[in-house]
Amino acid sequence: MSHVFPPVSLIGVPTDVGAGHRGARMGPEALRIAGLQEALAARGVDVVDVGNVDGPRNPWVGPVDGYRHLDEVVAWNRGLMQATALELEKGRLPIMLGGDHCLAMGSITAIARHCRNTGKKLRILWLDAHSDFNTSNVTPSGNIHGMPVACLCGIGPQALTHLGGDAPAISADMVRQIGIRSVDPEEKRLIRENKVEVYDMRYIDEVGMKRTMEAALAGVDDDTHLHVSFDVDFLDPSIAPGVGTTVMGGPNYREAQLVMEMIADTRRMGSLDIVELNPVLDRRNRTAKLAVDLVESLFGKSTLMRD
Ligand code: HAR
Ligand code: MN
Ligand code: MN
Ligand code: MN
Repeated sequence: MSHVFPPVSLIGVPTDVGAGHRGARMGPEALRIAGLQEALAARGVDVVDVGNVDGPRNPWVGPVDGYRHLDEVVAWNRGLMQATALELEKGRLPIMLGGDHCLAMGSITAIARHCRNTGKKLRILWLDAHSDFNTSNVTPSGNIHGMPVACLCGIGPQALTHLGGDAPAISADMVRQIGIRSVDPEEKRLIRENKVEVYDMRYIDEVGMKRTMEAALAGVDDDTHLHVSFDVDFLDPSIAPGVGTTVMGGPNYREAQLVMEMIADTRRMGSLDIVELNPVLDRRNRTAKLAVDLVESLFGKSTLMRD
């Protein structure tokens, strides 16, 4: 008998105000058209699509004081934080359909508070080519999607570090980063200073994905809420071209499936971000379809006979 998953709510977050390319605002529709809701329903999951969070348009102007579109990023994240909290309070598992990765500040701020209120331990798996630990002083771009982990850990502008009232929303020891292969020089220093646990591609090459995931999931138990922040640029660009910031040398199809299957095996996933999908850069929606395929594995669909 396969595991019964909690009821799921899909929350669209159609924005690219945090990114350096426009188009991720179309990600939620691409995921819907790729059949995300139908695929989960076919697995027996109770899934509703609550529609899109609303927010300001993308002004498409340059950075001010090291931040591009800060007011707009704050507004989108306030809206998403509320929408996420509402679904968690109903006992549902929210899936954020991004949208660029700045949205993880809103989702994770709400999730961290939910964990404090319910006495759960939070573990965040950050699947990404990038560490997203920049600050306004060291960012090469001003793009806030390169900063959400730092902001969540209390390093960043007050408006983002205090989204939920208190700062920091999380501590760095809750985070495990997997698939990392592009970190800016000063960002690297910050990652070390804050002791973020990073399983970069060199580590994965040397020890393999199975042992990497065992390490990243070590200590997860019945009292853990597992949040998966899945930046689609985690995947090798040869299988996932539809993202704004491709970096060569990412996990291949089977490695990515194994990641998702091992997360499913824990039965502790309580929330999920799917971010950075950019349909403008995709080919025939293949990256969106791949994302749906991988999410099915997060919900227990195994290619092997293990159900
Ligand atoms: N590190 C670079 C910067 O901060 C690129 C960040 C790209 N970010 C994402 N999210 N796609 O992971 O500008
Ligand atoms: Mn809960
Ligand atoms: Mn990212
Ligand atoms: Mn990335």
